[in-house]
Amino acid sequence: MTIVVQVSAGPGNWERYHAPLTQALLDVGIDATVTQTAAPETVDYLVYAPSSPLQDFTAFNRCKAVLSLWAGVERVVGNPTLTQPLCRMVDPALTQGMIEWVTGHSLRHHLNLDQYINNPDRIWNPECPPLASERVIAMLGIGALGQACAQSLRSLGFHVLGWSRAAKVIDGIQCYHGDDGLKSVLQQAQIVVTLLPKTAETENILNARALGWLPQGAVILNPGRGALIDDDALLAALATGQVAHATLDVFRVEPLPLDHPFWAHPQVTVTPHIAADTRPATSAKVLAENIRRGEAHEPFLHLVDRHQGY
Ligand code: NDP
Ligand code: OXD
Repeated sequence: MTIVVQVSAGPGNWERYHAPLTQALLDVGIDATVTQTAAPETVDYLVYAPSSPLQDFTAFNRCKAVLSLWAGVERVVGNPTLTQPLCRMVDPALTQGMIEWVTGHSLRHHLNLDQYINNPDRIWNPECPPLASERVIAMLGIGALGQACAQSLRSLGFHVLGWSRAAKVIDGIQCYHGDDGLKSVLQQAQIVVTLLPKTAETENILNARALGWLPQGAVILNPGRGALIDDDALLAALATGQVAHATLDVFRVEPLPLDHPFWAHPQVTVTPHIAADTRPATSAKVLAENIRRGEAHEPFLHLVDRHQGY
């Protein structure tokens, strides 16, 4: 039987996903019509991003799963009309992009590259930077992305601490969890990377109190979600030097409003939510595998826990 897969994923994604998804479904032996529009009651799977106009899932009464193109699901997980299983995106290329962003920005600060790139006074300072093994990096969130980034930083020799909700054991990473764990991790961290989802528990996790636990001169990298950080508390911590620099990819409002103080701040680097993107060639295979699983009555991959919100 032919199943119906509707792509409702915002501008440009139909063109990007139609061919790779059709091919990936064929590759896993699924006979499907991949479409932009179908009568809702005929749709078996929705490939979805919240930038789509589709916000009411009520009429999709036959849909077996909503498959998010985004890793972060905070804009859809609480939708009261969504009763279908929701799967988030875990895409090897997205993960690789995040590894590259996190590693690159960590190395910028670890090696103090700005000192040499912007040196108008031609200062000859022959002081070598420390080795990676002398640098503590804290990864807040050690899920699909945080763990891959932590392992990559570890492979460069960094001393990596990880923090999660549940206790974890990961080779080479010193793992912490819970409120006490957060304090211990932040007290040791010279560079903090936030790869947490936005949930009721994680919103403003880096508030004035938590930022106060950091050693003087710590660096923050936030490719997670803007709401993880209390903006005013961060600006205050930058003013006192508690935080030496913040490199931010995600913001409470995107695009970051032109009058936001982050744009002009000398100790803030803004990247425009480009840390990592879901790529059609690889993510289509993940979508197809989940559809295959749905059809075979096997458990879905990357199922969102609606109660936890991620
Ligand atoms: P995962 O769900 O795989 O991992 C989330 C991690 O956060 C887990 O380790 C989880 O803990 C931890 N966590 C969640 N809640 C808490 C809490 N209350 N206290 C402590 N730890 C908590 O997500 P991903 O790694 O795939 O993605 C992380 C986030 O990255 C996404 O939600 C999204 O916001 C962001 N992102 C940003 C992109 C960008 O381009 N800037 C691109 C893609 C994603 P546990 O392991 O115990 O469950
Ligand atoms: C995502 C993102 O969640 O791009 O996938 O931020």
